[in-house]
Amino acid sequence: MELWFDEMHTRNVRLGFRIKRELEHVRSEFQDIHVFETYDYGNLLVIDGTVQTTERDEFVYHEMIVHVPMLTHPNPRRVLIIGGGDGGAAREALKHEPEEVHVVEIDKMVVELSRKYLPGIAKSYEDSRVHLHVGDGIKFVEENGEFDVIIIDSTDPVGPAVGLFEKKFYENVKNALTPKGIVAQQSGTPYYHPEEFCNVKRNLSGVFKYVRTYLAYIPTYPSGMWTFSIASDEEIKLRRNISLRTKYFNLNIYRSAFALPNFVEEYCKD
Ligand code: AG3
Repeated sequence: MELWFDEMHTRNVRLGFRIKRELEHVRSEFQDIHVFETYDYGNLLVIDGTVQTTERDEFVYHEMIVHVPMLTHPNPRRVLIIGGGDGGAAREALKHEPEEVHVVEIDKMVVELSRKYLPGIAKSYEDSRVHLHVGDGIKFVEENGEFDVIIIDSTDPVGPAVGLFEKKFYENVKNALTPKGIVAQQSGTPYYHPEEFCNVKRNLSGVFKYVRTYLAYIPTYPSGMWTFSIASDEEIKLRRNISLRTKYFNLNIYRSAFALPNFVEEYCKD
Protein backbone atom coordinates (compact mmCIF):
# COMPACT_ATOMS: atom_id res chain seq x y z
CA MET A 1 0.00 0.00 0.00
CA GLU A 2 1.29 3.49 -0.84
CA LEU A 3 1.53 6.03 1.95
CA TRP A 4 1.00 9.71 1.22
CA PHE A 5 1.01 12.95 3.18
CA ASP A 6 -1.10 15.73 1.66
CA GLU A 7 -1.24 19.38 2.64
CA MET A 8 -4.50 21.04 1.71
CA HIS A 9 -3.53 24.28 -0.02
CA THR A 10 -7.16 25.29 -0.42
CA ARG A 11 -10.31 23.30 0.18
CA ASN A 12 -9.96 22.02 -3.38
CA VAL A 13 -6.21 21.90 -4.03
CA ARG A 14 -3.60 19.80 -2.26
CA LEU A 15 0.07 18.85 -2.55
CA GLY A 16 0.98 15.23 -1.84
CA PHE A 17 4.26 13.58 -0.93
CA ARG A 18 4.64 9.85 -1.24
CA ILE A 19 6.29 8.81 2.00
CA LYS A 20 8.40 5.87 3.05
CA ARG A 21 7.22 6.16 6.64
CA GLU A 22 6.11 8.37 9.45
CA LEU A 23 9.17 8.92 11.62
CA GLU A 24 7.36 10.73 14.43
CA HIS A 25 4.00 12.10 15.41
CA VAL A 26 3.69 14.16 18.59
CA ARG A 27 1.13 16.46 20.02
CA SER A 28 3.17 19.08 21.81
CA GLU A 29 1.82 21.62 24.24
CA PHE A 30 1.28 23.98 21.28
CA GLN A 31 0.79 22.03 18.07
CA ASP A 32 0.51 18.76 16.20
CA ILE A 33 3.89 17.78 14.72
CA HIS A 34 4.80 15.11 12.19
CA VAL A 35 8.11 14.12 10.68
CA PHE A 36 7.90 12.00 7.52
CA GLU A 37 10.56 10.34 5.43
CA THR A 38 9.56 11.13 1.85
CA TYR A 39 10.74 9.61 -1.39
CA ASP A 40 11.73 12.81 -3.18
CA TYR A 41 12.16 15.53 -0.56
CA GLY A 42 14.15 13.88 2.24
CA ASN A 43 12.73 14.29 5.71
CA LEU A 44 9.73 16.56 6.00
CA LEU A 45 8.60 18.53 9.05
CA VAL A 46 4.87 19.21 9.27
CA ILE A 47 3.15 21.38 11.88
CA ASP A 48 -0.62 21.38 12.18
CA GLY A 49 -0.92 19.82 8.75
CA THR A 50 1.28 22.42 7.01
CA VAL A 51 4.70 21.81 5.46
CA GLN A 52 7.37 23.68 7.39
CA THR A 53 10.51 22.43 5.79
CA THR A 54 11.96 19.61 3.73
CA GLU A 55 15.58 18.59 3.49
CA ARG A 56 15.51 19.11 -0.26
CA ASP A 57 14.15 22.63 -0.64
CA GLU A 58 14.71 24.25 2.78
CA PHE A 59 17.68 26.17 1.41
CA VAL A 60 15.47 28.50 -0.61
CA TYR A 61 13.43 29.68 2.34
CA HIS A 62 16.28 29.86 4.84
CA GLU A 63 18.66 31.68 2.52
CA MET A 64 16.01 34.18 1.47
CA ILE A 65 14.64 34.97 4.91
CA VAL A 66 18.18 35.61 6.18
CA HIS A 67 20.53 36.94 3.50
CA VAL A 68 18.24 39.68 2.24
CA PRO A 69 17.95 41.44 5.64
CA MET A 70 21.53 40.58 6.62
CA LEU A 71 23.00 42.26 3.54
CA THR A 72 20.63 45.20 3.87
CA HIS A 73 22.25 45.94 7.23
CA PRO A 74 25.72 47.52 7.13
CA ASN A 75 27.14 45.44 9.98
CA PRO A 76 24.83 42.91 11.69
CA ARG A 77 26.40 41.83 14.96
CA ARG A 78 23.40 40.71 17.02
CA VAL A 79 20.67 38.70 15.34
CA LEU A 80 17.34 37.54 16.76
CA ILE A 81 15.28 34.79 15.17
CA ILE A 82 11.70 34.43 16.37
CA GLY A 83 10.39 30.93 15.69
CA GLY A 84 12.84 29.11 13.47
CA GLY A 85 13.19 26.22 15.92
CA ASP A 86 14.52 23.94 13.20
CA GLY A 87 17.73 26.00 13.26
CA GLY A 88 17.82 26.72 9.51
CA ALA A 89 17.66 30.49 9.75
CA ALA A 90 20.37 30.44 12.43
CA ARG A 91 22.58 28.33 10.15
CA GLU A 92 22.34 30.96 7.41
CA ALA A 93 22.82 33.87 9.83
CA LEU A 94 26.11 32.33 11.00
CA LYS A 95 27.51 32.73 7.47
CA HIS A 96 27.72 36.48 8.23
CA GLU A 97 30.00 35.92 11.22
CA PRO A 98 27.74 37.69 13.73
CA GLU A 99 28.61 37.88 17.41
CA GLU A 100 25.36 36.38 18.64
CA VAL A 101 22.34 34.66 17.17
CA HIS A 102 19.38 34.23 19.51
CA VAL A 103 16.62 31.79 18.56
CA VAL A 104 13.34 32.15 20.46
CA GLU A 105 11.19 29.11 19.74
CA ILE A 106 7.95 28.58 21.64
CA ASP A 107 7.84 24.81 21.14
CA LYS A 108 10.79 22.80 22.36
CA MET A 109 9.52 19.73 20.49
CA VAL A 110 10.28 21.51 17.19
CA VAL A 111 13.90 21.88 18.30
CA GLU A 112 14.17 18.29 19.55
CA LEU A 113 12.66 16.72 16.44
CA SER A 114 14.73 18.91 14.13
CA ARG A 115 17.92 17.92 15.91
CA LYS A 116 16.98 14.28 15.55
CA TYR A 117 15.61 14.18 12.00
CA LEU A 118 16.91 17.32 10.26
CA PRO A 119 20.57 17.38 11.35
CA GLY A 120 21.76 19.36 8.33
CA ILE A 121 19.37 22.14 9.31
CA ALA A 122 19.68 21.97 13.10
CA LYS A 123 23.48 21.78 13.14
CA SER A 124 23.56 25.51 13.90
CA TYR A 125 22.77 24.71 17.54
CA GLU A 126 26.26 23.28 17.90
CA ASP A 127 27.78 26.72 17.30
CA SER A 128 28.51 28.56 20.55
CA ARG A 129 27.25 31.87 19.09
CA VAL A 130 23.73 30.41 18.80
CA HIS A 131 21.63 30.85 21.94
CA LEU A 132 18.34 29.00 22.15
CA HIS A 133 15.52 30.41 24.28
CA VAL A 134 12.44 28.23 24.59
CA GLY A 135 9.68 30.75 25.08
CA ASP A 136 7.28 33.24 23.60
CA GLY A 137 8.81 35.59 21.02
CA ILE A 138 6.17 38.21 21.76
CA LYS A 139 7.32 38.43 25.35
CA PHE A 140 10.99 38.16 24.40
CA VAL A 141 10.95 41.33 22.29
CA GLU A 142 9.27 43.22 25.12
CA GLU A 143 12.14 42.36 27.43
CA ASN A 144 15.24 42.27 25.21
CA GLY A 145 16.85 44.60 22.75
CA GLU A 146 19.72 46.03 20.74
CA PHE A 147 19.38 43.61 17.85
CA ASP A 148 20.64 44.62 14.42
CA VAL A 149 18.45 42.18 12.54
CA ILE A 150 15.27 40.41 13.66
CA ILE A 151 13.96 37.54 11.54
CA ILE A 152 10.45 36.25 12.12
CA ASP A 153 10.42 32.66 10.92
CA SER A 154 6.98 31.55 11.99
CA THR A 155 4.21 29.20 10.95
CA ASP A 156 1.14 30.57 9.15
CA PRO A 157 -0.84 33.23 11.06
CA VAL A 158 -3.05 30.75 12.88
CA GLY A 159 -2.57 29.16 16.31
CA PRO A 160 0.49 30.21 18.32
CA ALA A 161 1.79 32.50 15.54
CA VAL A 162 -1.18 34.88 15.29
CA GLY A 163 0.35 37.53 17.53
CA LEU A 164 3.49 37.66 15.36
CA PHE A 165 1.53 39.41 12.62
CA GLU A 166 0.05 42.22 14.72
CA LYS A 167 0.99 45.88 14.82
CA LYS A 168 1.54 45.87 18.55
CA PHE A 169 4.14 43.15 18.16
CA TYR A 170 5.91 45.13 15.41
CA GLU A 171 6.11 48.11 17.76
CA ASN A 172 7.95 45.93 20.25
CA VAL A 173 10.13 44.55 17.45
CA LYS A 174 11.08 48.11 16.58
CA ASN A 175 11.97 48.85 20.18
CA ALA A 176 14.10 45.70 20.27
CA LEU A 177 16.08 46.87 17.21
CA THR A 178 18.98 49.29 17.06
CA PRO A 179 18.08 52.52 15.19
CA LYS A 180 19.35 51.17 11.86
CA GLY A 181 17.84 47.75 12.58
CA ILE A 182 16.01 45.62 10.08
CA VAL A 183 13.19 43.12 10.42
CA ALA A 184 12.23 40.42 7.93
CA GLN A 185 9.28 38.07 8.13
CA GLN A 186 7.79 35.25 6.11
CA SER A 187 4.42 36.54 4.92
CA GLY A 188 2.72 33.75 3.01
CA THR A 189 1.64 33.15 -0.56
CA PRO A 190 0.19 36.04 -2.56
CA TYR A 191 -1.53 33.50 -4.76
CA TYR A 192 -3.93 32.01 -2.23
CA HIS A 193 -3.62 34.40 0.71
CA PRO A 194 -2.97 37.94 -0.53
CA GLU A 195 -4.62 39.28 2.59
CA GLU A 196 -1.76 37.85 4.61
CA PHE A 197 1.12 39.79 3.09
CA CYS A 198 -1.06 42.89 2.69
CA ASN A 199 -1.84 42.72 6.36
CA VAL A 200 1.86 42.41 7.19
CA LYS A 201 2.67 45.29 4.86
CA ARG A 202 -0.01 47.50 6.39
CA ASN A 203 0.96 46.70 9.97
CA LEU A 204 4.69 47.13 9.34
CA SER A 205 4.03 50.42 7.51
CA GLY A 206 2.35 51.75 10.64
CA VAL A 207 5.62 51.28 12.52
CA PHE A 208 8.55 51.49 10.08
CA LYS A 209 9.40 54.11 7.47
CA TYR A 210 10.39 51.67 4.71
CA VAL A 211 8.57 48.40 3.99
CA ARG A 212 9.12 46.15 0.98
CA THR A 213 7.84 42.76 -0.15
CA TYR A 214 10.08 40.24 -1.88
CA LEU A 215 9.51 36.82 -3.40
CA ALA A 216 11.07 33.39 -3.61
CA TYR A 217 10.11 30.21 -5.36
CA ILE A 218 9.55 27.39 -2.86
CA PRO A 219 8.32 24.15 -4.46
CA THR A 220 6.71 22.64 -1.35
CA TYR A 221 4.76 25.67 -0.10
CA PRO A 222 1.26 26.51 -1.31
CA SER A 223 1.44 27.77 -4.93
CA GLY A 224 5.25 27.76 -4.81
CA MET A 225 5.25 31.55 -4.77
CA TRP A 226 6.20 32.88 -1.36
CA THR A 227 6.49 36.38 0.07
CA PHE A 228 8.79 37.85 2.66
CA SER A 229 8.42 41.32 4.10
CA ILE A 230 11.32 43.51 5.16
CA ALA A 231 11.12 46.77 7.09
CA SER A 232 13.40 49.40 8.57
CA ASP A 233 13.66 53.11 9.24
CA GLU A 234 16.54 53.17 6.78
CA GLU A 235 16.06 52.67 3.07
CA ILE A 236 15.97 49.01 1.99
CA LYS A 237 19.00 48.52 -0.25
CA LEU A 238 22.03 46.33 -0.56
CA ARG A 239 24.73 47.62 1.80
CA ARG A 240 27.29 44.84 1.81
CA ASN A 241 28.69 42.22 -0.45
CA ILE A 242 30.33 39.19 1.09
CA SER A 243 31.01 35.87 -0.47
CA LEU A 244 28.39 33.40 0.72
CA ARG A 245 28.11 29.70 0.05
CA THR A 246 24.48 29.54 -1.07
CA LYS A 247 22.36 27.46 -3.39
CA TYR A 248 19.62 29.98 -4.20
CA PHE A 249 20.67 33.43 -3.08
CA ASN A 250 23.05 35.67 -4.98
CA LEU A 251 23.23 39.41 -5.66
CA ASN A 252 21.07 39.21 -8.78
CA ILE A 253 18.46 37.44 -6.69
CA TYR A 254 18.70 40.22 -4.07
CA ARG A 255 17.72 42.71 -6.76
CA SER A 256 15.20 40.61 -8.66
CA ALA A 257 13.33 39.31 -5.60
CA PHE A 258 11.80 42.76 -5.08
CA ALA A 259 10.29 42.76 -8.59
CA LEU A 260 6.64 41.89 -8.08
CA PRO A 261 4.15 40.65 -10.67
CA ASN A 262 1.31 43.08 -11.33
CA PHE A 263 -1.31 41.01 -9.56
CA VAL A 264 0.85 41.05 -6.41
CA GLU A 265 1.58 44.80 -6.60
CA GLU A 266 -2.08 45.56 -7.11
CA TYR A 267 -3.43 43.53 -4.23
CA CYS A 268 -2.22 45.88 -1.58
CA LYS A 269 -2.86 49.23 -3.21
CA ASP A 270 -4.90 51.18 -0.68
N1 AG3 B 1 7.95 28.53 8.38
C1 AG3 B 1 7.02 28.98 7.36
C2 AG3 B 1 6.10 27.93 6.93
C3 AG3 B 1 4.89 28.39 6.26
C4 AG3 B 1 4.41 27.31 5.41
N2 AG3 B 1 3.02 27.35 5.23
C5 AG3 B 1 2.32 26.33 4.70
N3 AG3 B 1 2.94 25.26 4.30
N4 AG3 B 1 1.03 26.43 4.60
C6 AG3 B 1 8.93 27.62 7.95
C7 AG3 B 1 9.85 27.23 9.01
C8 AG3 B 1 11.17 26.95 8.44
N5 AG3 B 1 12.20 27.34 9.33
